[in-house]
Amino acid sequence: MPLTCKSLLQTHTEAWQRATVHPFLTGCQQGTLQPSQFNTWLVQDYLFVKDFTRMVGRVLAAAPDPHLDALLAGLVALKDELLWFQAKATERQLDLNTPRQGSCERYCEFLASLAPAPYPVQATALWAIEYAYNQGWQLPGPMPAPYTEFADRWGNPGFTDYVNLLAAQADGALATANESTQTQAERAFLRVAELEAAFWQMAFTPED
Ligand code: HMH
Repeated sequence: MPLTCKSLLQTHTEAWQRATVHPFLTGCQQGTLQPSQFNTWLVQDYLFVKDFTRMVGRVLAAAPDPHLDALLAGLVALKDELLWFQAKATERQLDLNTPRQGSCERYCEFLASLAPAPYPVQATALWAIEYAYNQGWQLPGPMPAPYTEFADRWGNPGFTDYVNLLAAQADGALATANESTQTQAERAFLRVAELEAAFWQMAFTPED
């Protein structure tokens, strides 16, 4: 049986829960998060998304022809997202020229480390990274202002369709992958889960 995105979620429910359910997100939903905590996440996520965009560029370079369209759409969305992060930072008077915190740095190092990985591994990691935010921002339920637009960005139906397409592409690539590649894909999935949990936590421990 080849590995699939669904089987990864079924095998690793607890790791995935830690990646997608966090006091940061419930704090947004309940209005109890400190603005400074939110701002820490906002700046660090902008730094992450810049490197993530470069990773998606590398996934595109490794992808088979039928996968190009979805990945190009993803890159177009990221172009808009980077400008949107800049606008949000300006509104909040945040300095984007800030060093990466440890958890952001480690996540960016992981993204870079995927460069030589076989395409099925890269496709699985890309799906997991996008699905983490798609689920994380949706699970708490409707978010009040000023967080509504943040929840919508990753929770909207168009983004959900995109994530489903990424899962189908990862599954397609995994279907013919050898065992060693499947093992690498599973490790990448677990590493994404771990790095996502640490990324939320960073807002509460600014030194990390
Ligand atoms: C940490 N993971 C993190 N930031 C993001 N913006 C995404 C995933 C989704 O794109």
